[in-house]
Amino acid sequence: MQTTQARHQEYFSFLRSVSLLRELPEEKLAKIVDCLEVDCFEIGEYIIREGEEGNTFFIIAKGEVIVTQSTEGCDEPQEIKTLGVGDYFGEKALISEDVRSANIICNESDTQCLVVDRDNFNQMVGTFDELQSYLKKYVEELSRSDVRRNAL
Ligand code: WNU
Repeated sequence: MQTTQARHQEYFSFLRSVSLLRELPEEKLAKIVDCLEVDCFEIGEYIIREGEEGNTFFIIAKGEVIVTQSTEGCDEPQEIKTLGVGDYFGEKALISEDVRSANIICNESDTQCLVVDRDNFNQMVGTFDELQSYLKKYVEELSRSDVRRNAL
């Protein structure tokens, strides 16, 4: 059996490899590891549904997801991208204080996500200015690309 300490070390070094968190001070990263939850998903499962309220941020530790979105003139939500290990999602609802703006669907069996709740996300982001401005800019860019593709 894996010890708590080994698990901590494993997630710590994984999170260090996530580009978004590379510059985060050691004690902040350690704190995130302490309050992480790990969630597993199967192919076709909705991790996030467009229009629902959301209070969590996800980092993919294993597997793959697809991002889909309802767009004008299409009956079915359109696939807009795939995300894999080290990618993250769910930041937009937290930052813009809005409902979920796209669907996130599991695309590989036994996909694992590290889940951070709103309070811990705010602590992680809010106390680190570079991260905050980076994510804010990114989220504004997402809103612009939503408009370009006529998202509903
Ligand atoms: C997109 N438009 C919208 C992605 C993940 C992280 C970053 C892109 Cl920094 P949410 C649904 C989530 C949303 C985003 C993610 O889907 N998403 C997009 C788009 O073009 N959302 N509106 N591309 S992948 C991605 C950049 O994380 O957050 O909480 O839930 O609205």
